[in-house]
Amino acid sequence: MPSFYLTTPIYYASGEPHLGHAYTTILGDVLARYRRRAGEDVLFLTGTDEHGQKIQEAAAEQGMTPTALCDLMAGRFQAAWRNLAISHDRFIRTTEDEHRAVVSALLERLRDNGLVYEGEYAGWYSVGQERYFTEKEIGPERVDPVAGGPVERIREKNYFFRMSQFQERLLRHVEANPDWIVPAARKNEVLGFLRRPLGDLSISRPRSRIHWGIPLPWDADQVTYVWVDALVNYVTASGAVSPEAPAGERGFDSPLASRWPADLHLIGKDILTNHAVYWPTLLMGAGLPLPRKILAHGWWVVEETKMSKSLGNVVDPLELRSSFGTDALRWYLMREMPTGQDASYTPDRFLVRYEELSNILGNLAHRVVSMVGRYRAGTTPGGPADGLRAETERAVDAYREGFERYRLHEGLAAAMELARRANGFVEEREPWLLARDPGRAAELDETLASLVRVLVTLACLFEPVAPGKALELAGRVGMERVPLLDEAVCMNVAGLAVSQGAPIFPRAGSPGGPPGGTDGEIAA
Ligand code: ME8
Repeated sequence: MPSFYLTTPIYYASGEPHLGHAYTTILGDVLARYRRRAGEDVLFLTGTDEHGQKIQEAAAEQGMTPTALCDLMAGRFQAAWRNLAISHDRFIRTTEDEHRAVVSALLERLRDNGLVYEGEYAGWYSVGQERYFTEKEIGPERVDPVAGGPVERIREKNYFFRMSQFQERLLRHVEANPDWIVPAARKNEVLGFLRRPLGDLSISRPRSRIHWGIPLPWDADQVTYVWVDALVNYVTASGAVSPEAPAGERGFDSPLASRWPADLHLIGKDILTNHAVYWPTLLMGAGLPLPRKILAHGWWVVEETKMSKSLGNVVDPLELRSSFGTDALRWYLMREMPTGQDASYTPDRFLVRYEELSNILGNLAHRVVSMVGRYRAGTTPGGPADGLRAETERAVDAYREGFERYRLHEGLAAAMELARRANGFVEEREPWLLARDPGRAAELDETLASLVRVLVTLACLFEPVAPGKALELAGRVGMERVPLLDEAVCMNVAGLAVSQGAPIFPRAGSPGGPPGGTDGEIAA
C-alpha cells in the first residue's frame, strides 16, 4: 500500500488556536482524507511547540509554570482540532521524553560529525518569531519584519551549526527539484536567499537567560534553540531515529524502518526559511534524507495586515464554527484562499461561500430527494442514468488535478460547478412536466437516477472538505457511507431509498438557520 506522511507546523503553546492555525491544519486534514480515500496509508502529524523564550515569558506573565501553560494550551489545540473534525494520527508535544531524547541524539550526531562549534552571538532577537534578524532586516525602526513586533539586542555565548557548509548542496537540490518548494514564488524566494552568503546557525541559548528547553547533551549550561528542537519533531514522530541505540546504530545515515522522509511539510510562508534552509541543512548534517515537498501557503489577512496574536486581530475559528457549523468553516477556508496566496478574511465573503453550500449544493440535494419522493415513492428508479456523464467526468478530472497539484481551491470549485450544472439540468429537464406525462416516464426515470448518481459523486468530492455533511448527503440517498470516487462514478443507483430531512445547509438568515452549534461543542 503506498504511504503518505504529511505534517503541519507545531504551533506555539503560548496562545490560543486561531483561524490561521485552523487553516493549515484543515488543509492538512483535507489532503489526508483525500489520500486515505485514494487507498494510501497516511500518517498525519500535528502538535504543539512547547519550549523557548516565548513560552517561558507567556507562562511568567500569566503566573503559571511553563508546564502548566503547555498542558492547558495543548488541551485547547486538541479540543479545537476535535471540533474542526481534524483526523490527525498523532499529536506531538515537544516536551515529550521521546522527542527530547531524539533532539539530544541529533545534536550529538551533528557534534560527532564535526559540525558544531562554540562562539559568541551578537544580534537582534525577536521573541515573537523566536529568531535573530540582521540589522538590515529590522530596518531603522528596529522591529521584527514579519509581524512588526519588538526586537532585543543580545550578546551571548551560543553553539553554532556549520550551516554554511551545506549552502552549495542545498542550492543544487532546490535548482534540480523545481517542485520541491511550492508555490514557485516561494521557491524563488529561497533561491534568492541561497544565492547570498549563508551564515552558520546558532543552535543554543545560555540557560541563565532561557531555562525552558532541552539542555545540550555536552553542556548543561546551554539549552537547545527552540527552532532546532521544534523542527526535529517531524523526525521524532516518523520513528526514523532510535535514541536508545548505541551511537552508530541510531538511524542516522540509514534511517530505521520508518515513515521518514516526510512526503509533505505544510507551513505558512512566515516560516519558510526555517523549513527550506535550516531544516534541510540540519538533516544533511545528521545524514538523514530531505522531506519530499514543502508547501508554503499564504496568510489570512485582516484589512491588509497578517492575522496574528501579537497584532490582536485574530478571528476565533470556533466562534465561526458555532454559527455556521464545522464543514461550512472548512469549506470557506479551503475554497476562498487560492492555495499559496494570501486571502483576506471578511464576514461578507464567508457568507458568499456559505451560500454556495446552501443555495447550490444543499438546494440540489433537497430538490432531488423531494422529486424522487414525490414522483417515485422515495425509491431511485432503475434503467439508464446517463445524464450529466460528461460533466461528471470533467468535474472529477479537474478535482483530481487540483488536489494532485495542490491547488485545492480549483479542485473544490470543480466540485461545486458540478452541483451548479446539476441544478441547471433540473431546469432543462423540467421533471415536474415529465411527471405529468405517463408517456415520458422513462425520461423521468433517467433524469432522477442521473441526479441521484451525481449526488453520490458530490458526496465523494465533498467528503475531504466537509466530512460530516458528505455523510449526511450520502445518507439522504440511502447510503451508509460515502463510497470511493471511482465506485460512485459508475455506481448503479437503482433502488436506493431516499429520505428527506431538514435542509443540510439551512439558508443563512432563514428562521431555522444557519445552524447555531448543531455540531455540538467538545470542551477542552
Ligand atoms: O511558527 N494565515 O508556530 P505558530 C495563515 N511554533 N496561516 C497562519 C496565520 C495566518 N494569518 N497565522 C499562523 C510557529 N498561521 C512554530 C512552528 S514548526 C517546526 C514550528 C499558521 O504558532 C501557519 O501555518 O506561530 C504558520 O506557519 C503557523 O500557523 C505558525 O504558527
